Amino acid sequence: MTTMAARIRKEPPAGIGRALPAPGPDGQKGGFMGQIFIDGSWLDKDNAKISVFDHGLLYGDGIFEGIRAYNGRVFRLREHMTRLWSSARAIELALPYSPEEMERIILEALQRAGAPDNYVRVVITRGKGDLGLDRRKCKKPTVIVIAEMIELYSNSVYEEGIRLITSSLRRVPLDSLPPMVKSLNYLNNILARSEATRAGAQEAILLNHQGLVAECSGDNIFLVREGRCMTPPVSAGILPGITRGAVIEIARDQLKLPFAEADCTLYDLYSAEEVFLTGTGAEVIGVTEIDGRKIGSGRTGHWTREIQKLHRKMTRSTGVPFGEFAASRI
Ligand code: PXG
Repeated sequence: MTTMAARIRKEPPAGIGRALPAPGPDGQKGGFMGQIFIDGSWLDKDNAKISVFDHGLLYGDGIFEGIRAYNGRVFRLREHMTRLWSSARAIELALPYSPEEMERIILEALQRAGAPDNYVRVVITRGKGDLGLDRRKCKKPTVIVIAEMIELYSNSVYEEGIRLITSSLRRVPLDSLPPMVKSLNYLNNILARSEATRAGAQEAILLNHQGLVAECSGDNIFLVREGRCMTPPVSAGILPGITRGAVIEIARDQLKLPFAEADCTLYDLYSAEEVFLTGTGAEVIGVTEIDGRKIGSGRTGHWTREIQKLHRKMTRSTGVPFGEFAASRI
């Protein structure tokens, strides 16, 4: 344990009102060591369990968010909460906490985890029901918050870029489960990603049912063509990425790059000078090959590098502080 982490853990973090259970022995229900929140209890990894009757497990009935913290600050926390509440409304899931309470739980999970750079997964399921589809049997949503680092791309990937393939699977259409909902149904994305893996590529492009570019299995996609930066609009059937939003601000407002949210075809991608992906996990990552074709120079492009730099600066210097990290480091 680092000195910093030890300091953070010495005192119990500030309570979050009714969500915080009474203190108990370390690592057990009600203890202070756990960094995993389940329905009001703080648990460690070994004890963090939910029911096999939970409809999140049985049917993928639920929603989630993936959030990053850098230098003791949570990046775009309010935007993540806004998207979470939009997803909840879209699937008629009444969340048992307010956005402010949810934010406090997230900050506490990060404080408990004790690392200034971290990842938070928020999962809200329909809750415990029976083996049938009827959601009326699920009386109370299950709320899970996990603070734990995810595996990230290696540094060399940011220099060298990644390879993509176009998946044979289409993005779920807007008139089915709206792709704007960050739901627990990721099988379409997972199957697309495994096509990429089989082909020796790192990510898969999903087209929509019109044959237009939607997004990748876990990232949004951008291109720079004839000096113009473009990304598919939300109406193409994509997740409105938080990183996508930040990168649009960087390209349009900071770099003054001509920018448009516009329908993109594979032709646009193949003939682009630069293609890059955005996501909370991937951040901003250059694409150097699509379907075996070289993109641009075959290296991470000029504008992609500029956007990477400014995104790095933005993520490391803004956000909601937690613990003592932000005060001591910035
Ligand atoms: N599209 C989809 C389908 C996603 O799942 C993004 C775009 C980017 O959104 P943000 O808000 O992160 O900029 C995502 C992100 C992973 C992983 O391990 C990625 C996501 C979720 C879980 C894991 O790469 N989603």
